[in-house]
Amino acid sequence: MVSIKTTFIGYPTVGKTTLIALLKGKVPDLNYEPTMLIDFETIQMKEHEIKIWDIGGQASFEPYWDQFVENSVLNVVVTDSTPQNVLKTKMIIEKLNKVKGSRTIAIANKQDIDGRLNSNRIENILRVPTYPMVGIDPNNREKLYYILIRELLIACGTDPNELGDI
Ligand SMILES: Nc1nc2c(ncn2[C@@H]2O[C@H](COP(=O)(O)OP(=O)(O)OP(=O)(O)O)[C@@H](O)[C@H]2O)c(=O)[nH]1
Ligand SMILES: [Mg+2]
Repeated sequence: MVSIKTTFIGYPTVGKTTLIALLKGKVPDLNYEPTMLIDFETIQMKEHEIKIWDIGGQASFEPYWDQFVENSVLNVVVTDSTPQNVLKTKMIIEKLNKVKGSRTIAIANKQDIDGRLNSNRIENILRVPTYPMVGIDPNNREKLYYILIRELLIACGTDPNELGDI
């Protein structure tokens, strides 16, 4: 079995834990429970195990982020799509861009809230592939799953057109 490390990283309340719960097919939790330091989840994909690191976003955990992203194949950076959060999130992406050997994408979450930027604008700011999302909508599970698988294939140097085999 091959284990592939993926991190979900971003500031507090942007929806990282919600998105991981969505991937696992769980009912979305509308109450905010901060992730204390880090949590782990796994997803099976054929002979591969995707090991997801759910990194706590609070300021007190930020000193550990560099360590947590070590040896990650894919970094999923989550923003809540507000202009203020997108600009802050760009700093995370700039740091991750300096880490060799991993791929970084962004999820423009909370596309249901007033004052959100659309994902094209966010992509122009963050300059990494950016996908719009509403993490509390269970109908988005498959969409998020395919984003993850496609991006993992790219990160591993495999042609994403092989998606048909999954
Ligand atoms: N309106 C809306 N709320 C969302 C969405 N995704 C998540 N939330 C809510 O946002 C809150 C925070 O979500 P979490 O997933 O716990 O946030 P987090 O990024 O894991 O936060 P930390 O663990 O502190 O880093 C919860 O109340 C969720 O229900 C979304 O797409 N739209
Ligand atoms: Mg969390």
